[in-house]
Amino acid sequence: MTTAAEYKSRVRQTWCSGCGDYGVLNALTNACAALGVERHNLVVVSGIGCSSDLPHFMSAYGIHTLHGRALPVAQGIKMANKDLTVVVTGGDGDGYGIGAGHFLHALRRNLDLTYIVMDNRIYGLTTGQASPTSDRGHKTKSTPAGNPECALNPLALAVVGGATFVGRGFSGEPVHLAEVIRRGIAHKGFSLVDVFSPCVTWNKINTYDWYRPRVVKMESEGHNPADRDAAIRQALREDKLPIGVIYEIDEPTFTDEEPSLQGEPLVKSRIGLTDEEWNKLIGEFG
Ligand SMILES: Cc1ncc(C[n+]2csc(CCOP(=O)(O)OP(=O)(O)O)c2C)c(N)n1
Ligand code: SF4
Ligand SMILES: [Mg+2]
Repeated sequence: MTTAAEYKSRVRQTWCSGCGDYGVLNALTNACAALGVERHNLVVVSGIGCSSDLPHFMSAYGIHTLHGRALPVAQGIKMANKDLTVVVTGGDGDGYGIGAGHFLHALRRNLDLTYIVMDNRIYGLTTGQASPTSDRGHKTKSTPAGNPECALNPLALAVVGGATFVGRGFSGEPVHLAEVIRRGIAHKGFSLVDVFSPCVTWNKINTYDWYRPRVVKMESEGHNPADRDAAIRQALREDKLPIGVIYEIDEPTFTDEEPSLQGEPLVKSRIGLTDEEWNKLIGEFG
């Protein structure tokens, strides 16, 4: 059995002291340990941003891709080898800004991936510009007079966009967050786990203390995640910020439906070649 600590690499973690992303790394490793995911079957894929450094800190396969492009790479990995557990990690700018087009189509494609977005409502790595989840009026480096745009609502977008699992956690609630991530990974299909993960350096508004009185756990509200209308109502709430599993339904995944993905994983398929032809082909990549 692999312990949570063993899912961490020896690479020095470079996030600022107090960054919410530490809580996400801890929660993810705890969730992997609870599920018994084998490290040689785990791939963590990210884009670019402070949050996207996460795969370096995991002892598993990992790819640090381009800004906004983690989902296409992760989808390719899953299609090539459907036996792998694929976790995608990144930030609000990465996933809901430059990567928003990929996000929308990943929702409706329903490949079995878990997408963890460390949402700090700011561009952290590039030192504090407004992101798609920054509130209207938020003064940042790029919006000194206050953000003129309204914030994108990732949960509502995910539910109406076709996600089969939509959850949210908070780095300040690590045990609860690990359980939401565990359920997201266990879910068969596309899972969004949006995480309130404060940037302690560049976002002085949406701090741990700002979130604490605002978050409300879905378990304490008697929320039924199978009820789509109730999920949309929760996602659109303005009085509180829901955390927990907002929505979960059972639908066939892309892998279940796509004829070319039936049978053994594509990486193990010999596509009709003889042993000799196969070895020659593989040798070209040696
Ligand atoms: C194509 C491209 N455009 C812009 C950038 C610059 N850039 C790097 S990270 C980033 C935003 C990071 O914000 P977010 O995704 O929210 O991650 P965080 O650092 O907040 O965790 C930007 C704009 C880039 N690397 N590549
Ligand atoms: S700049 Fe913000 S998001 Fe980046 S490591 Fe520091 S606290 Fe975390
Ligand atoms: Mg961010």
